[in-house]
Amino acid sequence: MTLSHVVDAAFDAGLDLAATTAVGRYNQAVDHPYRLPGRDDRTVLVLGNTAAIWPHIGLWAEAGNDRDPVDTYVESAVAAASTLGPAVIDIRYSHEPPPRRIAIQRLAHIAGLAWLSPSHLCVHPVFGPWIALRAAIVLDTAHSDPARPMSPPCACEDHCLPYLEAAVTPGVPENRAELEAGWQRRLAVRDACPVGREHRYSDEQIRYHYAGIRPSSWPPSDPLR
Ligand code: B12
Repeated sequence: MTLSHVVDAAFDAGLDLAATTAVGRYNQAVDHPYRLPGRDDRTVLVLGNTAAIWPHIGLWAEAGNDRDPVDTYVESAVAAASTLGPAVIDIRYSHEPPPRRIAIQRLAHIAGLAWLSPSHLCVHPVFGPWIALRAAIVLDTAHSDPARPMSPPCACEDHCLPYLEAAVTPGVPENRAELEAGWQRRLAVRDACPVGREHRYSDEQIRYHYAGIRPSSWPPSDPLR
């Protein structure tokens, strides 16, 4: 059982982005509350996804996993994949709140998975900003590869930064129209990036992630559960 078994299983489950670094390299870059457990030389595997995860989420939701289907699907797929490799020290999901929260964008940047841009979006050299970062698995195996610093795949000041300003300037939305305009402005930041435009999420996936609008093929969420 090796790291590549974990990566392959995650890939098959739609978590198609993976990279590793040493725990110490990440821990040096973040404040104490965001640090990972494990010795500095242990391996941390960061997993993410492109639009490839969406069909898996659809099947999961349609099978009756109606509450937070993205988060519960990711937890299930990552937990299953993690059993196929070296002993696990910890698994942290990007959706976990403090005190278990990690700065997963910085982790992805340090591991060489994607570049953390000034617009607060990680940009992958192929998929651009059309990626999500889902989990970090700390494994009890040594990491000896050299650091892989990322170089910027785009120039944000010419593209996304003006849109970021437009997205963050308005205050808290006070009605439905402002709410709708708010998510369209946040989407405009991502759409402004010239990298990976052909890998943009489907409209259905975008509506779910930005506005919480569930696809019509999913069963309605049960508010009592
Ligand atoms: C909290 C959070 C938010 C908050 C940010 C509030 C704040 N400034 O703290 C809100 C709700 C605004 C938000 C919005 C969005 N987010 Co967000 N968010 C997170 C989350 C859960 C934690 C961030 C954090 O506290 N990190 C810990 C700190 C110590 O690390 P840090 O490097 O200093 O983190 C900073 C940045 O992450 C930044 N940040 C994160 N999102 C945003 C959004 C805006 C507008 C700004 C100005 C800053 C910002 O704020 C953090 C603290 O300063 C991360 C997942 C994670 N675990 O990191 C996702 C995450 C960063 N978000 C993500 C996304 C996609 C978004 C949205 C596009 C999606 C949406 N549904 O609207 C928007 C807009 C982002 C944009 N740049 O345009 C993705 C980014 C993927 C990528 N390609 O990089 C992540 C990684 C989640 C995921 N599953 O992939 N987010």
